[in-house]
Amino acid sequence: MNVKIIGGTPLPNMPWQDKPTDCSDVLWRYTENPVIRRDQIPCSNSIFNSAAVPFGSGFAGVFRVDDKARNMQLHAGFSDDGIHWQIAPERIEFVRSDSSLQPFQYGYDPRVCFIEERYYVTWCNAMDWKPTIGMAYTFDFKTFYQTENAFLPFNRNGVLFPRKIGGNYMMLSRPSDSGHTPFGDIFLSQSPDLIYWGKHRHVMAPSMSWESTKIGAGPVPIETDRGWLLFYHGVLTSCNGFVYSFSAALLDRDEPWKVLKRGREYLLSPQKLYECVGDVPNVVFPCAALADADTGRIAIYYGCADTCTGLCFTTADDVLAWLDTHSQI
Ligand code: BMA
Repeated sequence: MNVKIIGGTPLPNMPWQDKPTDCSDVLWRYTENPVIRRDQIPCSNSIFNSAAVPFGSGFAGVFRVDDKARNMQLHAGFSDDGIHWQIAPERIEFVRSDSSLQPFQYGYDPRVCFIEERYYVTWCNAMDWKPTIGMAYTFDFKTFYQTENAFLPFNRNGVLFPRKIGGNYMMLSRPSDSGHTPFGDIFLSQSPDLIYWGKHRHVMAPSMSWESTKIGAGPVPIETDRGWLLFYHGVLTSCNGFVYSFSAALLDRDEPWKVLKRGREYLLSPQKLYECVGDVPNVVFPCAALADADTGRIAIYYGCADTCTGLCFTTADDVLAWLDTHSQI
């Protein structure tokens, strides 16, 4: 392994399959995809765009479950191997210590970030039915304490960094509108306390054709000795609607609004049947990544066609080597 993963832990039991010998891509899919079915729990219409993290001797997660009334809900879940999940049949009931906090109206696209002994959840939360970035923390994935929304509407894809950088916590986000948002850049905001956010910086705008409509941060960035490895989704508008793919970028370790490398092509685009057919066709949408500090193996959880959840694999060495030869900033 050339690239070193910083601050991570060894994850010998994380999901993994070796790259197929006939695969020339940087990312390869789990052969048993999807790992989470749309009807895995009684109330679910679909389970996708979800977050998993190492927890205890296994894994825990926060799952986007659209129920059969088509409400967008968040459910907690646990797994021994990161592949077979026990997802709670009931949605998360957030504890609100301050009754003036906005009540939960809906939740989607969660990310989970471990910072200083707590698992922070960020998700797209409604304030008076207007989307912005909701926040909560948990110690055990049983009780979740909701805190202040990070930003005013309209915003989506809030993704925390796992530690303070230059004295502040940092979050990527994508200011948006109230609908299906035909635009969107990734910005970075800073906070001394995970409550008040400011010192906003622009990170990147859509650039290449595959991401020409909008982009948004995906999983929590992975710290490496070369910078923060960020997987991010990009959207192309075709004559048949949006197509969601994803790629990778490398952000400066100390000033992560600075983009060091950025893939000029997608790494994964909707090509398998379960990515092309579903409630929203042609969507691959990554929300979480596991990284093994010992081997550099990376497993990415991604939503497929807004319906089910898939896994794909790569290594830190493979992605960085690809960025070295396929970058266009
Ligand atoms: C975005 C979000 C995602 C979804 C994507 C494609 O705006 O709502 O949850 O996967 O659209 O429908």
